[in-house]
Amino acid sequence: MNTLRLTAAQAMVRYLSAQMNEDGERFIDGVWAIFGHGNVAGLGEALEQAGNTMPTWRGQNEQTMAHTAIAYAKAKRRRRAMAVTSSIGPGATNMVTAAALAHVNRLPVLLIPGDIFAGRAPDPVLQQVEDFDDGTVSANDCFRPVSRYFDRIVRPEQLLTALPRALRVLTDPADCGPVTLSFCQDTQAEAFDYPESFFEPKVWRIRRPEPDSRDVSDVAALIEAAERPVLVCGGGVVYSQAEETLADFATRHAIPIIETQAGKSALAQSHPMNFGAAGVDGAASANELAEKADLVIGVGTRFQDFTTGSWALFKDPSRKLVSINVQGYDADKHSAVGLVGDAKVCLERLSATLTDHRSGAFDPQSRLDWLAKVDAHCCARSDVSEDYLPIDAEVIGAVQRTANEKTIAMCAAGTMPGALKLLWQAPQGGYHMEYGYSCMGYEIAGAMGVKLAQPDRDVVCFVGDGSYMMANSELATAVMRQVPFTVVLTDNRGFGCINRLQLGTGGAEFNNLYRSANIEVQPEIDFVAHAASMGAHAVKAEDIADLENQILASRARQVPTVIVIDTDPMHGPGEAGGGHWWDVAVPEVSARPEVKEARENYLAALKDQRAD
Ligand SMILES: Cc1ncc(C[n+]2csc(CCOP(=O)(O)OP(=O)(O)O)c2C)c(N)n1
Ligand SMILES: [Mg+2]
Repeated sequence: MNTLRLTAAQAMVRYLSAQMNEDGERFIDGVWAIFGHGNVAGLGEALEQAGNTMPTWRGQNEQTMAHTAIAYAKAKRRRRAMAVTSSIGPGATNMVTAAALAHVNRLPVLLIPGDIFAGRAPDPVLQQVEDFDDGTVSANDCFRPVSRYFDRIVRPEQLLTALPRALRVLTDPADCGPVTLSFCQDTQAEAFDYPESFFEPKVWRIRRPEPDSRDVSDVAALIEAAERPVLVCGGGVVYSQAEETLADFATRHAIPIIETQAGKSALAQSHPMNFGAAGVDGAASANELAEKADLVIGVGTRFQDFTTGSWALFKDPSRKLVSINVQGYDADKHSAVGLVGDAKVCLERLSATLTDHRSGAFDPQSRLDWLAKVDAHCCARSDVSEDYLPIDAEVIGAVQRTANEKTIAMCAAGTMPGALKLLWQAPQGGYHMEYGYSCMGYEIAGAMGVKLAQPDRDVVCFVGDGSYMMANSELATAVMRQVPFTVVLTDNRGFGCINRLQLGTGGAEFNNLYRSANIEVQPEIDFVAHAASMGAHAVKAEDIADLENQILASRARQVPTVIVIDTDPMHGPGEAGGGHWWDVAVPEVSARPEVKEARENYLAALKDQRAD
């Protein structure tokens, strides 16, 4: 057997360089890295030597570098991913939130935190968390519950099994998620005679599992028997590249489609079978269908509470649930009749069984009525006073008017995810929402990831002042790497959506907007100066018309543009209509009469919630 004598770190980089996707590209595009003593000598040396065979990029924060990597994988529809390496201790635990984000959203990312010495001689090393009664614990054990595959590399030869397992998880449609290879510092530097064959190029095909034909028959029978079926389009449709298949299925069998956050834009909003997003922040046209449906057919959806109205939305007493999902865990949720398999294949098999069956009990006009309402609601308000502040819907309207087939609206947390789900009329593939973890601070780093994945499209990143304050520093990285995108920063001086939720649950305004926070001076944060200091093109939009012009102007730049606009914190997207109840537990006892009233409303609403 021919062998190569390499350090474990060199072997890891060499192996990763040879793992390909079906398009003939490296599956791992490159490695985001912040070095410390836990990875600089071992992995750092290996990456430097690898050069362009495995590019290394320097970011500003381990969490946000990972956000960029995850957004990239999402925008690549899981066909390509990135790795992120950190030192031990704080660099590593900075990535735990990002790991959870990828875990919830079922997105591939390879995390390589350095770990303490396998040999333990220098214990406790700088930044080592010491467990008094468990010698195997390190800070990196925090990754276990938020990794789809976690491994600790304490001997160089372990890579021979660990790396193929890692690639399998990253490329498996059902198990896909974050992989953490916790890499002990001394092991990274240790040499081993690796078989040369280990480094031969390998293509990782994204498999399309076939459903069980008996399940296909059962689901087809349910569809044939249903009078008011509805299809719920989830993110799995996008990852299966089943967009056209779903559109054809819906048209052929006359079953309307409603969307989830992750499934939105699988079909353009203009598609006649797309009735809009369903749920808490759902369109009236979608929620009407959902409430009356006697058969709900999920396609690639986790049925998150925002989609199901905390399971009070799909409330027809005769309602049955079908879940088409590549992951059995999702397919069998909530007593659904599960169809386990690839979304595209499942829809094709179902369609072949249904032949020319058509359901057809829906009103095609309802989506047009809803879209007209959206247009009206997103108009810039006229006849307003001097001190008028635009609402978020007007901001969305401005972006909408500048949008074309190339536009991707992206966001993660705050008011905008709900508002965009409700109001954004996406072209196909024109919506990137991280709403599995809804992580503040994903937005700017994520925008860079989306643009790196889809350089031909125009990325508009919606970010609230709160999310911007939480994580913005990858803006500097985007400037350095010349990755342009447009940031629309809505400054409503605090956590607007949570403030409204607080009021809505009977609470007093408290600790969300700066005006009701326990501070001595009201802040006057100059976001324009802040973004400009990192090299972004930054401007303040004076009004909605100015915002529109600034968005158009931003397209010509090679660096990100940050457009700041002052907005009113008190208006939520629900004012457009649509929407549904959401389960947020209200205190059972309180001195506040408002809470008591909210509690009564809460108990009344709970009656619609289904536990089955
Ligand atoms: C990391 C993280 N912390 C806390 C939350 C809870 N949370 C959701 S939205 C929000 C406020 C967002 O404020 P901002 O970005 O200004 O958006 P706005 O609602 O004001 O438009 C908070 C605190 C979260 N989603 N993520
Ligand atoms: Mg805000």
